[in-house]
Amino acid sequence: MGRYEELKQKIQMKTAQVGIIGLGYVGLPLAIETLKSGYPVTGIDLDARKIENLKAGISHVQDITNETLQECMTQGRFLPTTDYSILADLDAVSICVPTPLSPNQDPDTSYIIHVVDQIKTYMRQGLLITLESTTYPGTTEELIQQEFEKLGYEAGVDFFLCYSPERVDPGNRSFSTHNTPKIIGGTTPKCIELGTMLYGNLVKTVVPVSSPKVAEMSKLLENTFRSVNIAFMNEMAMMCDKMGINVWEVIKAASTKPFGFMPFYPGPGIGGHCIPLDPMYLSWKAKGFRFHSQFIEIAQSINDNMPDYVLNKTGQVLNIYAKAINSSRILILGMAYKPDIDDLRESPGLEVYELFAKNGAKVDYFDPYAQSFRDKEGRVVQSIENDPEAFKKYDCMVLITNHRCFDYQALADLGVAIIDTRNAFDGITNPNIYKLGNPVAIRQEKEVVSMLA
Ligand code: SAJ
Repeated sequence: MGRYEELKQKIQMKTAQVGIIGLGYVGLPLAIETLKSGYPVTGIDLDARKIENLKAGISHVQDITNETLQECMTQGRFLPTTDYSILADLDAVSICVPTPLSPNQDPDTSYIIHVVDQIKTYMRQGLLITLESTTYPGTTEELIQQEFEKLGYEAGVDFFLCYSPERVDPGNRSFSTHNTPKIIGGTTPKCIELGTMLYGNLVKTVVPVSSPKVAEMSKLLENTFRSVNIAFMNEMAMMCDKMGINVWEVIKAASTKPFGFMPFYPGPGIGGHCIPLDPMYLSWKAKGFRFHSQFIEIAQSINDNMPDYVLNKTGQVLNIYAKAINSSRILILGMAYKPDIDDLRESPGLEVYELFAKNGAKVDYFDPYAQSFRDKEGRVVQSIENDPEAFKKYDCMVLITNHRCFDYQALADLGVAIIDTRNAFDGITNPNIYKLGNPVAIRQEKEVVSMLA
């Protein structure tokens, strides 16, 4: 029996030994789905502490509960390990490692390269390798297929190679790894067939495409689409501010169009591990073909400028109360990059914090999810406690992340000037609320004086 037939049978019989390399917010949910579908799973991660916690039934991923993990551990079919040599016993591996940006905004594929080196060292012929990490078109071919061909392995014969972009949305209560359609592209028809067969047992819907490049590009299209549209809404917010129009009302009205429109919203900038980074992978690769994506560059410029816009808007509002940013006490409400999660990666709130501090404000933050972070000097900054009486002492509050747990009416009733960058105070008419993209209502002198009294 050839390698293809042997692996096909193991996948069909669910006796294939499946490995997940990288047990973060993508890899751990994928490992759990793989276990639930009946395969024995080896989870490989560099972080020994994570592995020890997993063995003890402690999850480090928000969307995987300790109970779910403990259930998997008791079944004895999940083996978390730091030992790559186990690859020699595996029939299939999915690579779910980070693909960050380097300091000069170029792709950092070092995590992928490290894993590929480990697989080259320990792999058994006939292995099905699926890369899931978000990356530029050509990565699977250049960093994996060509590397194994140098060793004399032929894709589709001696090993099988696919790319299947992760579509995990941390905190999303509607869409999980299981019910989010999964695109998968293989290097050869047999690769596509085996990859589709395995993933077809893990997730509800598999979407086979003709090559890894198509799959790699589809993921970057998805996220660049978001970055560009968010940037457009940020530009609309600045335009509406100049024109004295309420951009939030404009978007709400435009959203009543049942076709041909999709709402995005202005904000203080974009954060997270995907949207700020993925378009940079695409524009970097395109430049190698002497193609400069103007949309990606302009979107990045607009989105990156939003923290400065928030600084400017805050200065305008403090000015109404005859105050300046310098020496004012400013409280940032919400620091996570999006609501109801604790993830601070690339959060625009971090940049807003630095800008306020650099301009002489005494700045604090309150976020019930994200308890602390290190500022640019490396100092640990802790969230303050949820103490409305303490909030009253600030000259203004800046709502950066619209967590659902905030009591917006109670915050508005504190009477402190609030710069709302998310329209979180929608429907609340307190005069001390100032919205991003809304004209700053210069209030009558007497009214401001009464507010200050
Ligand atoms: N943002 C805006 N305005 C918007 C939407 C988002 O300012 O209209 C900001 C958010 O506040 C955040 C950043 O952009 O700071 C990114 O937000 P996001 O909603 O895109 O959330 P992410 O970064 O978690 O993106 C993930 C992506 N998932 C994957 O890459 C697998 C993305 O493809 C999903 O569409 C997105 O989740 C989602 O739908 O929530």
